[in-house]
Amino acid sequence: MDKLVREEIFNTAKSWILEAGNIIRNKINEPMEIGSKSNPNDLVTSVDRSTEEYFVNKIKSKYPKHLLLSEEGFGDNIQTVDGTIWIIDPIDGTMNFVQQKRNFAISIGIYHEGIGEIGLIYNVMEDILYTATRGEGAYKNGQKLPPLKSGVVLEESIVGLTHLWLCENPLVDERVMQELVQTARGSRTYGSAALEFAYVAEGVLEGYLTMSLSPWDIAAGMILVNEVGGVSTNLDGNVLDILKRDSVFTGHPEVHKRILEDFIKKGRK
Ligand code: 2AM
Ligand code: CA
Ligand code: CA
Ligand code: CA
Repeated sequence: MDKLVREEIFNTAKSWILEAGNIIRNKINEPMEIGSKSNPNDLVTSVDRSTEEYFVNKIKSKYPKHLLLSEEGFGDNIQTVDGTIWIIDPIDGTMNFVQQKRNFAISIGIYHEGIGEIGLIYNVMEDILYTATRGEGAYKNGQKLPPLKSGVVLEESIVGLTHLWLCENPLVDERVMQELVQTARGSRTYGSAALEFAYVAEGVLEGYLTMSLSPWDIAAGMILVNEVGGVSTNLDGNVLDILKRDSVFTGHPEVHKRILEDFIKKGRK
């Protein structure tokens, strides 16, 4: 993607994500419709839908040739990575949004011919915007994030994962996962994949492991993490396909390697 074109798209996307966040903040205490999708705890609200529609309308009028892949179904039916695709999660962390009114984000990853060019993750209630453009680094509210330090060990790391990893699960023996959280310095569950990716990029989490995520959960985050020297794979250490749902493991390169080799591989079902 041409640099000037990318810069224009970045500035536009940035103004839209800030505006969409402002709209959400202004109606955070108003009543909203809450429903569920795949199970009673998989929530969706009228705000998830209206935020997604906001982006669809903006993108289709300003960039009619661009495509959109988004969670709530207002986007395009995408089968290939051809062209420019906006991969959007209008609210990442809907359960937090509904029950905590905080700890959620808007996530936008912009891919051109399959390559991640622009990533934006907006922590709406804290008004913190993480951004990245390919090859130009990652930023938090305009301040450049330093590359991840080398020489980091698991024993001094904080790992993001849900407690369900410690219960019997289809992917990894729970005893191995228990050993992992006992070996790490600490573990955290934030409930927003996009924010957890941003925390890995910021260097405040050394890893984030999840059983199954969709393109919109990871599209922006992968670009951010990549820009500071972090890595993102599936649980088997394979490259992620940006159009597919998969297990996801992002983190500091050294800690990622250690967790894969000494833990996941041993307990993988
Ligand atoms: P969401 O809030 O946009 O649905 C919760 O731990 C994290 O996992 C959130 O980022 C959430 O995104 C994501 N997630 C992905 N698939 C999910 C599902 N089926 N149910 C609940 N959360 C899901
Ligand atoms: Ca959802
Ligand atoms: Ca999500
Ligand atoms: Ca969502």
